Amino acid sequence: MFIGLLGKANVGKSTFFSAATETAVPIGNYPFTTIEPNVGVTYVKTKCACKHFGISHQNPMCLDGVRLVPVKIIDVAGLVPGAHEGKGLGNRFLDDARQADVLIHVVDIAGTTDIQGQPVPAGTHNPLEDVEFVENEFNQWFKQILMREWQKLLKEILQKTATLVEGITRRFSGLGIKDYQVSDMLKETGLAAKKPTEWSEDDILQFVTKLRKKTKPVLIAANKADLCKDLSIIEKIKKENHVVTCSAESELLLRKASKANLIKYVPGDSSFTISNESTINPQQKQALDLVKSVMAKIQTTGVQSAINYAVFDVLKFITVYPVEDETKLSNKDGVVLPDARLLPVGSTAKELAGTIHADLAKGFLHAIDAKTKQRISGDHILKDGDVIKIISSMSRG
Ligand SMILES: Nc1nc2c(ncn2[C@@H]2O[C@H](COP(=O)(O)OP(=O)(O)OP(=O)(O)O)[C@@H](O)[C@H]2O)c(=O)[nH]1
Ligand SMILES: [Mg+2]
Repeated sequence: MFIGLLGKANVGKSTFFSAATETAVPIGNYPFTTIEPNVGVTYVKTKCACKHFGISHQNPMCLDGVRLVPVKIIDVAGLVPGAHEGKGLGNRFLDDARQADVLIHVVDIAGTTDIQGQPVPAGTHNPLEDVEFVENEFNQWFKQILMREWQKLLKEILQKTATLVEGITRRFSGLGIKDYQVSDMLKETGLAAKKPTEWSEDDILQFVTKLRKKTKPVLIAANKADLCKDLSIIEKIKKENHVVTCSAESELLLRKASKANLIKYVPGDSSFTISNESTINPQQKQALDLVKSVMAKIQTTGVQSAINYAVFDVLKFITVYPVEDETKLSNKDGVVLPDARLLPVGSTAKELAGTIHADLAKGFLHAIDAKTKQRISGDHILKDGDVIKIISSMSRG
């Protein structure tokens, strides 16, 4: 499970990353602050299975029944129009995000940066242009991957050393794209029936655009909402995209203040409380008051919602809890609900075993659903919140 941050230069990707991972990275109000990618860990928030059983347990990942599940996140350099032709830093760095399962496209919704990412007065740039060009650059990146090997691919098909599906899948294997996805898309676009030698450049673009949308879904984080004078623009973007309203800078401030014990704040909440009024200086009070007014405008800062939305709504992942003792809901050491795993919807009990250890899946005999105490088979489809014990003839490791 891997989230990639994508977007124009200077829109707040690194601010979002820094807030989400609570790590300090360079942030600056000019384009191309980030060149080398930042990789870190953030958390999705979900209801812990302990709630179902009505138990309480000591686990730093469970806060009063709210479970935190780690997710890898990567922040890369920004894009400008023509990146695929080498403008700005080019689009090679998209390679850094190639393994992402889902992308959060950070947009400067307040229009405080021009198309090149240079600061401009709020509201003077139309963010819809950014949504469009970034999507186009993303598609062009896919197109180039296929185009640069197209003649070679045609030769392989001619010499029967590869089928069209095999040839395309190989070019996209670095992006984690599977042969069934390529095959489905060839059928969906009708291109399965057209000889590859007769594909036009437009056919290739149409094919990769659809393949990209399917395999690298995008959620838009409408960032800098605190500076946005007219949030109705978000409704326009919502017509064709998943969108979460966001103020990464507010979230960053809240996380820092919370770490310094100045406030009590749970990421994703719509409010915070000041721990001790007498310990904060007037400057800190002013900054916190500003964040309070932002929250009154957009409810939550949107950073946690965007991460949750990307994983649970866009990707439709579920959370499953593997245990070694289904009566105590624990591992061998007695730790209750020690592990939570994010799996694609439709995952089976055997696939869960495979995520723990290949040997557990190899020797898979059956599993036990700790909620119903029933025995389930390897092809049993898991549900969100399931607590599962795997019985295998081979132990892990
Ligand atoms: N008001 C406001 N400013 C923000 C917000 N998020 C980021 N910024 C500011 O926007 C500027 C750019 O932030 P970065 O996080 O460096 O942007 P980036 O997209 O990583 O930029 P590059 O790495 O250069 O592509 C900084 O001055 C941030 O403080 C926000 O939600 N609200
Ligand atoms: Mg950056």
